[in-house]
Amino acid sequence: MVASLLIAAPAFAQQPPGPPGGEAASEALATAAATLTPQGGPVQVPDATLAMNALAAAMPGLEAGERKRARSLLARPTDGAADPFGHGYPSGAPVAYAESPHFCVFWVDEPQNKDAPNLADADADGVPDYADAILEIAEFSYSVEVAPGALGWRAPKPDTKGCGADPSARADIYLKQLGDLGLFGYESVDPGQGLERRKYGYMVIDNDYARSEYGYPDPLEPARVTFAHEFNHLLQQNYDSYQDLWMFEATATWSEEFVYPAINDYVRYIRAFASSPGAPITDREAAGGLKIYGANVWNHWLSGSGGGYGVEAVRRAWEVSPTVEPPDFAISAYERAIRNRGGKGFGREFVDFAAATAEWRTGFGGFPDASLYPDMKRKGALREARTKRFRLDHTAMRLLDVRARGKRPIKLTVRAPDGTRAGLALVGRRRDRAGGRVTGKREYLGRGGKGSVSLDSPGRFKRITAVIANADGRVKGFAGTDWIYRKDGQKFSARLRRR
Ligand SMILES: [Ca+2]
Ligand SMILES: [Ca+2]
Ligand SMILES: [Ca+2]
Ligand SMILES: [Ca+2]
Repeated sequence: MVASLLIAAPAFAQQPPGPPGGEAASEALATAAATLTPQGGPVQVPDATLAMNALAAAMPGLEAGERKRARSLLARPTDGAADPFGHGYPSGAPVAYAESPHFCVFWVDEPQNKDAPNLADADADGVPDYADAILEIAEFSYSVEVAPGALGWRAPKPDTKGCGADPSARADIYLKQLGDLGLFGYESVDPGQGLERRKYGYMVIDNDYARSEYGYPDPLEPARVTFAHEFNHLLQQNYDSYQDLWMFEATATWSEEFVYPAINDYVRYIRAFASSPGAPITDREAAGGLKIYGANVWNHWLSGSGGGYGVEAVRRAWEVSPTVEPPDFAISAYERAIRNRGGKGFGREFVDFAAATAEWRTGFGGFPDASLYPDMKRKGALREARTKRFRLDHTAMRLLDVRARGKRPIKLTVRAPDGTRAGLALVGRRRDRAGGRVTGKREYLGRGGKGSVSLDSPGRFKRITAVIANADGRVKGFAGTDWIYRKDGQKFSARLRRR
């Protein structure tokens, strides 16, 4: 039974990389198939990369018939006969391509075809202007994400298909009608690469980002950020295709800001993060599946002036991903990356991050575009001399309102279970929301237990927030499609006193 291999023994090093089997594998297939089926209605799930990635990882666990279907879902639009389920270009339609130094873009070269872009060619270079624009976006994304000096990631793994005499020389982009699938775009690995961690793949993006489908006045805006995002996925595949899906999305969405800092499309996913502080940062279901995109703020914390580790820290987490314990586990990858760059590990950093979110709109914590962020959701208030008890899952946090009044210092005392990495903070903001000065007092409890922080003259603040975090991301195994975290449902208590 393949499935039983998935309940990983404590000896993680012996665990084969990622592939789920049995039911989990069949589920990955069903999800990917549904994702590539027309839904109608507005665009909801931003990309299909998650589903495609889960499917590629599940391939070895599928039965023969299922595997055939999976292969067709993972096939490129130009693979034709290999794709009997109709996710490719329409059979018999003429397909053309154009190339740039690092990319090749394919399109259906037939005006009335639903997958065709607008074929207008104003500069008469023989390439539709939309395809010209996509190649320009692609090269620009490459110059930021791969070329040294900016993000400096490893180039995509050379593939086996595409255009020209040496198809492996360029990464491939397929223009296709995606608006009716409810998708902006996706990146997929090619099937047939076995258990290899480092994989090659391709990208599919919409044929026009028509306003009627996506709602953007300038269709090249979604094209730009979607490409920057999907290209980052392609780069991720050349580090570790078995990495956790939340880290795939939290990183790709983070990368958008470096390629196109003025577009700020990523900010709309921060609402999903801000509305769900009580859900783990790793939770693929939270906020309708959008929290993991909003978790780009975690990477911005690390790479920005808050964490202070630079953009290299995020790349480093991907670099070390295959060699951490357990392998391919996001929080271990971050743990190692933070330590490599002189920090004290994930838990401590997560507590500082949690505290910073309480007043991020002021610029506290160094998040980019912070004045555009929604406030983090508060859940209840902490009153003097009352004890609040609640549970927190791993990498979840709770923000509580505290009354800002009086001169005598207030003291927050938090008790976490012994052995659970946790932290607490009191964060006070003076003056207005956008520019007010912030004072934060934090304590990290590396072994759980009791801790306390105080704030002087609470009356000088406009708002005070108590932040309590379960910063413990350790796991005890893997089942189905996700890790089993050790410290879920942990009991916390918080008490406020005036001294
Ligand atoms: Ca042209
Ligand atoms: Ca290629
Ligand atoms: Ca379209
Ligand atoms: Ca920006």
